[in-house]
Amino acid sequence: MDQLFNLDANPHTRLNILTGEKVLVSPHRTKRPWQGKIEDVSPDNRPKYDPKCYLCPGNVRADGAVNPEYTDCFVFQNDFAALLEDTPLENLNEDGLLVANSERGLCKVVSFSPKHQLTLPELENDEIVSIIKIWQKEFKELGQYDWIEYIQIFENKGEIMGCSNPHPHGQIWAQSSIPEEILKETKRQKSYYAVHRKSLLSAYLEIEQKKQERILFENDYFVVLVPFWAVWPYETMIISKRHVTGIDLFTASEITALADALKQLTIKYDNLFETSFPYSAGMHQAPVNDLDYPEWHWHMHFYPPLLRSATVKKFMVGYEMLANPQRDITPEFAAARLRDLPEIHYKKR
Ligand code: H2U
Ligand code: ZN
Repeated sequence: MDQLFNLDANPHTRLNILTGEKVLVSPHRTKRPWQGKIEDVSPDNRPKYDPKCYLCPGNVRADGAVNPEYTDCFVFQNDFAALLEDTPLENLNEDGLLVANSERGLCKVVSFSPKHQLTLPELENDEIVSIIKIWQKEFKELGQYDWIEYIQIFENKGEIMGCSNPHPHGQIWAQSSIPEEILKETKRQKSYYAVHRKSLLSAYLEIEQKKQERILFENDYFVVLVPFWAVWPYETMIISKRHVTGIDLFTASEITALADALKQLTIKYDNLFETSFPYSAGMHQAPVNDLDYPEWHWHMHFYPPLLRSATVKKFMVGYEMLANPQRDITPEFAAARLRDLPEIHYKKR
């Protein structure tokens, strides 16, 4: 038997350098037969305007508010916000056994475009630029509240991800404490920065650029790759080449380049299974109003659930719920597949 440890063939764990967590990779197992659940694909033939959609211009939302006849992006306070501004500040701690802390926050919904039928990959570059500028503006404005410590900008796309409406939109949740994923990533980035005086992701980008095994593409300001430690089959990250702590610091050139990266990545995703590709995606950046975070390096995560086709998704169950996330196809295989896909959206071919 070949005794050399081989990332393409032997079961192994990989370290997520941002969180300190591990993923189990089982590359020998990709031929496993599938007789499990097949998802329904939602039909992708939506009208440009849907009179029943709560995001379309001029329509009435669930709580009775009326959307303006907007022509670009449109932001509103979430009518069913998970976090509320006027929450009383109180903590509960009974012998360290029953512990609860009140959480204040603000939640917003961002409609990406008045056009009901389009999603990110089908929007024009300048329309995506407008979305990024809205994110930037919201980030700066929400950061002005002295009680807000973290601002999460994200998009939940597709019915399979529990997205409530196909109209292209994202959300922003701003809150009074730092959430778990951000605490983990802060800790890891801080300790790397303390030793190396360089951001963890700058060093990571250098090694990925040298190896060229997991990079899908790059432009002047951003690299798009499947991280070495990816858990979801086609998980990716967009990482800024410049070490900046947050979206507020992007220049006009960086905004254009980010729009380009977002469009290209989501086109590849749609092309993979020739379907409107579902995912949860969002950016991670430094907390606000608290301490200095020189170690923080802006990036975006894309977590798509699909595994094998538009209808077969990966389940995070069993061993994964009880012990550790696990994957079969390697991140290198996923990156090669995505890299080789056309740059033109399948609907336009
Ligand atoms: P998704 O991104 O997961 O689809 O969630 C959409 C949000 O839109 C959801 O948080 C809000 C819901 O509370 N919403 C409104 O604010 N007003 C409405 O009229 C319907 C939905
Ligand atoms: Zn709509």
